[in-house]
Amino acid sequence: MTATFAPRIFSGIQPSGGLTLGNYLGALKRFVEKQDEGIETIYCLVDMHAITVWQDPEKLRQQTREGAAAFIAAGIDPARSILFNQSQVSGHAELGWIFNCVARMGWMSRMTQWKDKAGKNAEAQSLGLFAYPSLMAADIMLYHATMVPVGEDQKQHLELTRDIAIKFNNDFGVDFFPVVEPLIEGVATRVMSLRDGTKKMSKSDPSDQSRINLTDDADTIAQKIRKAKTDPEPLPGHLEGLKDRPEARNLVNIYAALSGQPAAAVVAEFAGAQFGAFKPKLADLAVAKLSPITTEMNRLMKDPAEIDRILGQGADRAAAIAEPILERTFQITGMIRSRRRG
Ligand code: AQP
Repeated sequence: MTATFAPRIFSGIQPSGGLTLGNYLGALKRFVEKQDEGIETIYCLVDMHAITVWQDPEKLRQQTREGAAAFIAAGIDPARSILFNQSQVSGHAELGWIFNCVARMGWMSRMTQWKDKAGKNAEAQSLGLFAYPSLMAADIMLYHATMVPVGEDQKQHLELTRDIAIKFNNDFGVDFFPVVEPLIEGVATRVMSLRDGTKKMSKSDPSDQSRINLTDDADTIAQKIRKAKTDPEPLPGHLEGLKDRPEARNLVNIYAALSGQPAAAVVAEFAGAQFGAFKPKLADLAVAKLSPITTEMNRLMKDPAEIDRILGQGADRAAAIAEPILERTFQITGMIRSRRRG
């Protein structure tokens, strides 16, 4: 018999730097849409993932609070969604360890994010960076989440989450963990760097010019878009005309995602326009959409104690969902749980 699971969404963002336009369009904006559709939503600042590469402790705390402020400023309501930071719910680490014992080394070494981040220097990377996808599987399965809104770059990790859940169920002869569905939707599932249209926009890119940060002011956003790499051709009238023009396609996709239109409508509107004319329109649109978020983030950041309170309360609610799932997992795997709690 196949168990049925109530629809529940889980997703997270690493506080490994300030959030970018890529995080906003690929993740945050869609997190808000899912919350507003009335689905149960659990969102997490995944600080334990962030430390798979070195983080300055004070900056990590600041970035975690800033990330939480970005969630709230973008429209996450901590009363309707659960919002917390991962390290406050110890079940993530506990289930992560069990999944480390289910996942295979071969699976992990095929992860493209591992290969990209480790580069030619795999020997010098942390064990945590290698095991990152199994902790991510635990983040999701700890809540029996059934859907995960993410950007395109996380697709392979979600396939691995499915493999881990299926292997656990098979190994123990149970139907306990759900097979999760990735939600990779919209025109901005992969926002590219403003300096190189073949590279993902990333908060850890050494060049600040490569990304728009949610903390950038209007002048900085306009300047970054003005300087964004493009080609000398005007915009085409059809999407096929963007083939082999990654930078042009990226700016069109960003415009489409920010304005809520299909990319085809954007090229139809700007057919024949030079980038000199298109970029100021894009900058105006980006400022109009992002500056209310930045202003609200700045307001929220003035009261870090209130942010910590929200994260703590979210962690309590998350732990209450996780606890029975974790207990049952320990039972299934044969661990004795006789300690008195509380
Ligand atoms: N450029 C992007 N386009 C669309 N979606 C993106 N996401 C990240 N970058 C883009 C989505 O944001 C969510 C959170 O990602 P993350 O911060 O946990 O990790 P990441 O994907 O590794 O993001 P970064 O910015 O590149 O972080 P660093 O530099 O620290 O590795 C995910 O849903 C992701 O798909």
